Amino acid sequence: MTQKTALITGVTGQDGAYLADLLLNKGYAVHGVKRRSSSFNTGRVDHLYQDPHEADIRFRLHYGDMTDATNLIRLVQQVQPDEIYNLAAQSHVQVSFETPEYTANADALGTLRLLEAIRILGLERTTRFYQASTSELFGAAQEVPQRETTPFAPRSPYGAAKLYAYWITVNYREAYGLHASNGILFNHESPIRGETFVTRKITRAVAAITLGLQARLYLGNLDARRDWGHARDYVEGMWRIVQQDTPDDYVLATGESHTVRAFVDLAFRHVDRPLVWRGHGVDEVGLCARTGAVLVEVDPRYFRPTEVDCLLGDSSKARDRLGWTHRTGFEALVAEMVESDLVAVRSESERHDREA
Ligand code: NDP
Ligand code: GDR
Repeated sequence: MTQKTALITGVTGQDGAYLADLLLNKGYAVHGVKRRSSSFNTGRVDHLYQDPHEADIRFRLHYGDMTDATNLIRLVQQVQPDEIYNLAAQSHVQVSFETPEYTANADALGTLRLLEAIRILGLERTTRFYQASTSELFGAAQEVPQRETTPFAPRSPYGAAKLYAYWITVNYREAYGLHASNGILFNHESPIRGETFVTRKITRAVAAITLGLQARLYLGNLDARRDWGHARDYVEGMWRIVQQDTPDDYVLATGESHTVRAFVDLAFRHVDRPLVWRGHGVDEVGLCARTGAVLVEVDPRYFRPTEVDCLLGDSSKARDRLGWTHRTGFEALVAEMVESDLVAVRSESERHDREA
């Protein structure tokens, strides 16, 4: 069998790293797009790095940016990929309220630029395309659980930009016959999740508080409900979507929804630390000092102008057609993230002490 070649945008992100690993294990040649940065930004894929002087290099990184059409066209021309996974995005919902235009440029127009690159280069019949769509498309949708047929109602500049990307992917499939598919993925996390997303913020706080490096935890909306799975399972789903004879759109989710509060509870239970939730009228600070409990406080700075209250996915289509289902449940996910951060935060702190 001839070796397949994949191009991954956003390879330095959480999903990019898991997907690159998966495809390399399947024998692919993998090309990733990384952004120029003044500091190192390849930490998640450094373990995949191969000396370019060696023979049989299967993992290569290229500079690029979703806002730079000529760069994307040149990369697609050079790599001639069998499969493109478009994972690059300004992916933080709250940040999208601060940078709405940039988010639209990278997430919406960036997707269009890649699709156009395929068309301009005449690769419509040879290059398959995967778009990283999101449960944020459902936003304020009334239907629970959300599935492929649930009407979209995004609640953020990020959601609105991803809505364009979703539909332009569908349009290029219908108009030009591209093998282009959307994975509508619900939240998925891991030990390498970005540190400003709520799950990783919590698990890092558990580690820092356990090691005596942090005193309390400030969060925003504790009542938001999310359907949280493991990124490792979800990149397997992406790959399966692209392998189908017919391109289509699929929801990937666990079918379980939990509040942010429940995530906090479970994470601290893992290290046997009791919690006190600020705002119940007692002397919470004194109570924590006396009992060793951890204070969790709501900081309205983390509230969003418009919030997505409840996400719960129904991935029966993916189960029936792709044979995909999640493997890692909520408790195992939280445990893995807490354990990993206990190790990571301890080693960061030791390094800091050595360098001080
Ligand atoms: P991350 O934020 O971890 O990674 C995003 C990646 O995109 C990073 O490699 C980042 O580079 C890159 N990137 C950002 N802007 C640009 C740009 N202008 N040009 C080129 N690259 C850029 O996201 P995830 O890995 O969690 O998510 C992957 C994709 O899936 C995203 O599109 C996200 O919106 C979507 N998604 C994620 C879900 C989740 O729960 N994780 C759920 C549903 C969809 P750098 O490292 O330099 O910042
Ligand atoms: P989300 O993830 O917005 O669902 O987008 P995030 O972890 O940022 O927020 C989840 C929920 O937690 C609430 N929350 C907080 N969020 C953050 N970041 N920080 C806090 O302190 C905090 N306190 C409470 C939020 O209000 C929200 O309700 C993620 C991203 O990966 C997107 O790219 C992806 O498309 C969707 O998941 C599916």
